[in-house]
Amino acid sequence: MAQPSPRSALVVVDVQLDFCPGGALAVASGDAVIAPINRIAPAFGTVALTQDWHPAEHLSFAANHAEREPFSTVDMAYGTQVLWPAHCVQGTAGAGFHPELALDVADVVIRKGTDPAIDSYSAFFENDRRTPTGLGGYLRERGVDEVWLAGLATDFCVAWSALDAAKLGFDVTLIEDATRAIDLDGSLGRAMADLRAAGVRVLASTDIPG
Ligand code: VGL
Ligand code: ZN
Repeated sequence: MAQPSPRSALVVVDVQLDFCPGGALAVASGDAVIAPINRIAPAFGTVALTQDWHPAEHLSFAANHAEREPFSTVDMAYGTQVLWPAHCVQGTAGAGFHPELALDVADVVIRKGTDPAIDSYSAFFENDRRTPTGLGGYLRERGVDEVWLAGLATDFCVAWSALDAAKLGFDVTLIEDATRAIDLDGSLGRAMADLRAAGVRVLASTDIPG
């Protein structure tokens, strides 16, 4: 068993309709993360949700580049960017949280990806790896020292969040069965190797008392 301490935070990444089956950037079985998240969330001192929240003209959308297909890449000022199908556009149904996600236990919602010129996978920093979302300061001020991660997608927003949390000095745990991956050209295997190299602990939600 693994018991989150009172100084723990569960960061629930992007459990939004567009990342669930039927959504604009659907992750296979993305909605399977909801039941484990709902069961374990009350065990954490703080619960933070992230919400991918893009303007329609966001430059991570393939449609906003001339003759570019979704899932190809472009070079942006801050590095290589995957071009995605338009997703999680501000105010649309697809940007909403999945209706079965238990929202009542959430202390804070962090919206990310709002600047049209830069993507934001991580809950902590935009993709320049420098511009903070404010979540790190919020957790620090509340005395949090453990960050536990769940949500979508394992190999993008969840992995980048976990790596940044480790960089910020939090003790980091990935709850593997409470995540699902996009797995683009081996991205899941690379992400898991990066997480382990960064000292992120990986366990199952069944290891956590509800
Ligand atoms: C995500 C791609 C684009 C994610 C968000 O939540 O993992 N992936 N925007
Ligand atoms: Zn996005």
